[in-house]
Amino acid sequence: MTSLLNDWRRTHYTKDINDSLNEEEILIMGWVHEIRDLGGIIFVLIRDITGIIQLTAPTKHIPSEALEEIKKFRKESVVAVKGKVQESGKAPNGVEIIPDEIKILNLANQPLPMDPTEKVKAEIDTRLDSRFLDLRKANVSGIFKIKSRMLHTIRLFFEENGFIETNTPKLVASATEGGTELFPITYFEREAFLSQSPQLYKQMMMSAGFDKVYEIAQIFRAEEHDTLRHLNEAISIDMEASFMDDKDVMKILNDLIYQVIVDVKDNCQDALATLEVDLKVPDKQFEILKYDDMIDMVNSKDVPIEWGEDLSRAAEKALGEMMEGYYFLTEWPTEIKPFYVMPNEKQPEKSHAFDLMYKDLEISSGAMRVHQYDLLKEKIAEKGLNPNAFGSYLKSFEYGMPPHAGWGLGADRFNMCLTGLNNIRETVLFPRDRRRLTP
Ligand code: AMO
Repeated sequence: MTSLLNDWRRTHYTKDINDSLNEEEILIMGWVHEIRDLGGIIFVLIRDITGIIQLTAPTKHIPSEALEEIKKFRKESVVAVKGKVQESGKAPNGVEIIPDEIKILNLANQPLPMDPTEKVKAEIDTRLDSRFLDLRKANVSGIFKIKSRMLHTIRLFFEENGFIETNTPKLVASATEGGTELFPITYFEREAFLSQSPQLYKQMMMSAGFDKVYEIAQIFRAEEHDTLRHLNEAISIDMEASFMDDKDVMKILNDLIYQVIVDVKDNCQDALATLEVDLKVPDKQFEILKYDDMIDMVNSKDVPIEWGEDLSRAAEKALGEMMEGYYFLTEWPTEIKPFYVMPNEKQPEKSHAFDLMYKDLEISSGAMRVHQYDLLKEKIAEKGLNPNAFGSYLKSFEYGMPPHAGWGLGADRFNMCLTGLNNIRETVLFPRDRRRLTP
C-alpha cells in the first residue's frame, strides 16, 4: 500500500543535511536511488533535486514497521523518511540517516525503461523516450538549472536596462525570415503559420514608441535538416531598440553574454560540477571579424568559400579552429540577409548585419533595420515576397517609425556554450526534431 502525505512535510533537502544536524530528527522525501541489502544492515541512497543522502538501517536496531517498509523499496520509488541524523565517516557526505518511520508514497514498476543512476549508459534516443527518468540524473537536471539561471539573468539585465517585456503572437499570417521553413496550420477557414521569429512584431513595437523591448519565446522552423544544432522548436531571446544602430545593439549583446557567464559561474557551481564544466569567463570585449576577412581566413585553411556565400558547415568548423570563444562576424553581404536588414549607405552590397559566434556555432544574429517605408517595400519585393502580405507590418513604417536595431539569440544554443554540450537536444526538456514529436 502506498501512503498519502497527510501531515508529513519535508524538513530538509538532502544537500542541507550535514554534521551540524547531528542527532536531530529530520524528514526527507525523494526517490530510492540505490539499495544495498547486506542482511544485518541495509543501505539505501535517497535522492532529491538537490543531491543524495544515505539511509542506514541496522535491521535489529530500527523499528520493525520501518524495516518492513524498507524491505518493500524498489529502485526509483518515491519515499518519505523520518529519522535521526548521525555523523559517519563512511557515508558519502559525512552523515547518514537512521530511519524511525517510513512512508512509501509511490512504488516504481520494475524493470525501469532506463537507469537514472547511469550505471548503464543509454543512447540519446532511449534517454529522450523516457525523458522524465533521464531528467532525474544530476548531470541532466544540471543543464536546466543552468538554463533557468541564464534566463533569470537575461530578464534581470533587460529590466535593469529599461527594456519592456513583450509577448507577441505565435499564430501568424505570413513569414518573417523568407518564404520557406514555416509550419502551416489550419486557422478556422484559413491557413496560418507558427511564428518563426517575433521579428515583425518587435519592429512594430518600435513604431509603437516602446523604445526598448525584449521577448523570450518559442520559435518554430520547419527546417528539414537533422543536425546537432537545429531543432524545429527553439527558444529565441529577442530584443529591439530605437535610436540605435548595429554597433549599439552588439554592445548590449556582448555585455549580456558576459554578465550571464559571470552569474552562472557564481551561482551554478554544483550544476557545472556535475557536468564537469570549468566555465571560462571570456574577455570583456568580444573580437569583431569582418565578413571579408573571414572569407580570407577560411580560404587559407583550404576550405572553399566565395564572397556572397553563407557559411557552410566546413567553413564554420575551419573558423572555429582559428577563433577562440565568442566573436562577432560583421558587414555581411546584403544579398544573403533578410529584407529588413539595412544595407551599407556607401556600399549597398554590404549590410549592417552581424552574427555572434561561439567557436564554430552561430548563437545570435542581428542588424540595424531598414526603417524607411519605400526602401523596405522595395526590399521585400526584391526577395521575391509579396509586399501586400506584409500590409500591417508596412503600415507601421508609414506613420513615424524611428531608426532601430536588434538581435535574436538562440537560448538553447547559448545553453550549449555554457554547458559544453554538442547536441542541442540535450539542452531542451522535450526536443522537437525531424523525427521526434513525443514525449
Ligand atoms: P536567426 O534566424 O539567425 O535570426 O535566428 C536567431 C538565432 O536563433 C537560433 N536559432 C535556432 N536554434 C535552434 N534551432 C533552430 N532551428 C534555430 N534557428 C535559429 C540561433 C540563431 O542565431 N529575426 C532574426 C533575428 C534578428 O535579426 O533580430 C532571426 O530570427 O541561435
